[in-house]
Amino acid sequence: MSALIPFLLMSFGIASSDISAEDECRFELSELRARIQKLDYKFIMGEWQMAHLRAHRRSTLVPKFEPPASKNKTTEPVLTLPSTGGNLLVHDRDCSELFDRLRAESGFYRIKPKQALEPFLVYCDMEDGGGWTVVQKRRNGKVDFHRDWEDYKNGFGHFKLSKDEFWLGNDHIHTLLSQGENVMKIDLLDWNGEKSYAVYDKFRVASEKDKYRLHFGMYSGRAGDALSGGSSMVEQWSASHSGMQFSTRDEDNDRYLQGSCAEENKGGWWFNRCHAANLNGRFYRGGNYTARYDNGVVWGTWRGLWYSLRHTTMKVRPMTFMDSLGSGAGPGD
Ligand SMILES: [Ca+2]
Repeated sequence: MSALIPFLLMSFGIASSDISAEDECRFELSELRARIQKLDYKFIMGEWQMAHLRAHRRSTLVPKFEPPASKNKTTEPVLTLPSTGGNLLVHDRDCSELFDRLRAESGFYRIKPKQALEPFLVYCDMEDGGGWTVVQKRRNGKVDFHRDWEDYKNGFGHFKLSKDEFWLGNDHIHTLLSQGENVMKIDLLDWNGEKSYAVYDKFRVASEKDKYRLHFGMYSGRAGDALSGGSSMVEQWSASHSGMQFSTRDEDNDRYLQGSCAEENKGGWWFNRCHAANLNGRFYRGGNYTARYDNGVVWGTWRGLWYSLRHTTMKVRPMTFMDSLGSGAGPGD
């Protein structure tokens, strides 16, 4: 404001302070209008994002079941994978990507690893640091794990509730683990409510061409390194699962020449001559069991071969995944 203007205003009895207050007020109003416009825009964008996330969540949460076909030997419902049907929605390649993107809660989601032809349903464990794709679960003995090659290849069990038991399927496990280096964490619970766990880095499963041969790196944890067979050379010669092909009751790929480990131990697994761990064995209630063979749900280095565990979970996550709590793999469930 020039020096002349206050003089003229005073002549007409108008204080310059009134004018500057009005200017300030006008300026403030225009600022507020601009902020309202910005907030309006943010509000609309936020609503749009919410709608998009809701639509995506619905599309990834649709377990679908059909009764077993008559030729199927088992009585459990068989999981059928929903077809993509031209669905253009992007699927995460595993639960760690879903966790990174949406901080989604634990539950069933459809994922699509890079090599997979179709998306498939998995249980994502978003606790314990988050981002775990679960490949095996035992909880109550409701699902029979003594099955044929085809069932283990494609997966079986119930995929609906968090306590449901299943095997994700060797083809799915192979594609999931072929995307990079992965950690396998095995959570165990005994019948006294005590927990333990084992972690293996660089966990890999070959394709069906090599009978889903197992490879893994360093062990860490509290339950003992049962996958390596035990501490002595003799134990390892007999029971190390490292480098073993997968066997089922109708496909004997073990090193036990006198018989079939899968038949004796009542489940499909990477048997040697035969095992120090078999989480797919027969579900016995109460822990200690007696049988002709050590065929329970077994982690030999923790509770021994004649103790059948109450809960088991096998879950995988990329080695590059940054634990959201920064605590690394702990006891979990
Ligand atoms: Ca054999």
